[in-house]
Amino acid sequence: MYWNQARECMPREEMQKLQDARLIKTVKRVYHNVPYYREKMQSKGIEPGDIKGIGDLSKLPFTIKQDLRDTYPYGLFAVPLSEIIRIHASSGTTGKQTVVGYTRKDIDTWAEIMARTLASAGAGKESVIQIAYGYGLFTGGFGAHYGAERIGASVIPISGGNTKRQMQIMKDFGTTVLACTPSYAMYMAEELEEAGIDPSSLKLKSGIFGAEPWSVAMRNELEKRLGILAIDIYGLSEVMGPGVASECPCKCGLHVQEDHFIPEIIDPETQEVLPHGEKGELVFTTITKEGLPLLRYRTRDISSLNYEKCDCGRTNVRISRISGRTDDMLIIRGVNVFPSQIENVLLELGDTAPHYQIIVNKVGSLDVMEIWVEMTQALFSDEVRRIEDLEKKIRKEIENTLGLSAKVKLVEPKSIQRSEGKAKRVIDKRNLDQ
Ligand code: DLL
Repeated sequence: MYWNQARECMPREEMQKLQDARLIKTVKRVYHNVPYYREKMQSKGIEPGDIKGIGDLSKLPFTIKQDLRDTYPYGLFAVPLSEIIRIHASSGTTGKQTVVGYTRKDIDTWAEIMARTLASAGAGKESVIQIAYGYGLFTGGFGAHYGAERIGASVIPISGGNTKRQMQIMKDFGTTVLACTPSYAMYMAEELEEAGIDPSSLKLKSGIFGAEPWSVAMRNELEKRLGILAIDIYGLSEVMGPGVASECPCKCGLHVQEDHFIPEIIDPETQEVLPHGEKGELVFTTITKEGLPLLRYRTRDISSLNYEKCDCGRTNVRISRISGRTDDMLIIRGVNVFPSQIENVLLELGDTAPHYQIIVNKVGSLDVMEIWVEMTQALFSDEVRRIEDLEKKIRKEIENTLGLSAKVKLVEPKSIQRSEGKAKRVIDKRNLDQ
């Protein structure tokens, strides 16, 4: 289902023209309104007149999270504060918070792209959407909320947490769409099972899951357990929030809302733009934002671009499922490892519960990775030998897949902390003692 067919299925040439015009306007806007960008452009020896279209994108400077921190809180805003009607911020666990501001038009754009996202996941006027992303400075709750209102659905703004109440409401209010992080959805699936509520007795049809990396195996598990279609949605607060890109029911990449954001893939080391199809760091230039327009924002997320037409009829470029972040990548004894690879191995084997944690430590000068996985209740009550055999089996599979040995420890059911928002899968103790 399209929300805005003209934009979602626009012929490439037309899309490019639209992007050219919008990019030119954005570059002028930041040059004239944001001293920080003016200086960056001047130091590269470029003026707005040098940018004639998206072919000139690579002439523009990159923006990184540190730039937002250096200009904290409002230094990159391109409008006076009186024009800003909403402020969100990142949780800021490391360093200063990142503050983002929206004009009325930006909020309108955000509702539009989230409406497209929800419609492509099959939601509409008849849907009852339970929004269990956090409401607050995090963009998840409000982003999904405005999109859901735009499509005319019945919105339940429950926010994250209070899982028992979530289930009660899901059942009593007839929720058809659940919006939350995949790790929270898994927690809810588990709690439903425990409460003896059969998901097929609910009205739930689809889940709009994102805000954290999750594997295909995790999607399969969620779809099976909840009996739903699970759709991957992507976004980041700096660029807008949820809705920057999202899957259609083909589940073969996430369509970027290209009339608002231009994606590029670069080599994170050399910063060179990579050819279509190659994996690298995802970069976005916003081309309609008024409050906080960003030139070539480096997301640190790893993906690739696919410009082929999708079976759903949308022509918008697709990004591949985010496999991790450059700063989430663990380097263990020289081998690059993403938590999502480990998740895939564990869930594909399927002999354990889908809850795990990765602990990395240093013993002497050697990196040691330990993977804790929860046993299912049945396994927990089984013989010790069977548990040891399974530990061996997982260890072998991890070694085959990653080319890296890891300690595997099967732990008691429910002993790994559940997440109501973004899950913390990795505890890296290597830097703590330095
Ligand atoms: O997480 C916005 C969002 C809310 C997206 C709800 C989807 C649903 P931030 O808190 O700024 O914004 O975090 C952005 O989260 O750079 C990715 O690393 C990660 N991320 C977001 N969506 C996905 C996804 C929101 N679908 C950061 N798959 C991004 C993998 C994701 N990672």
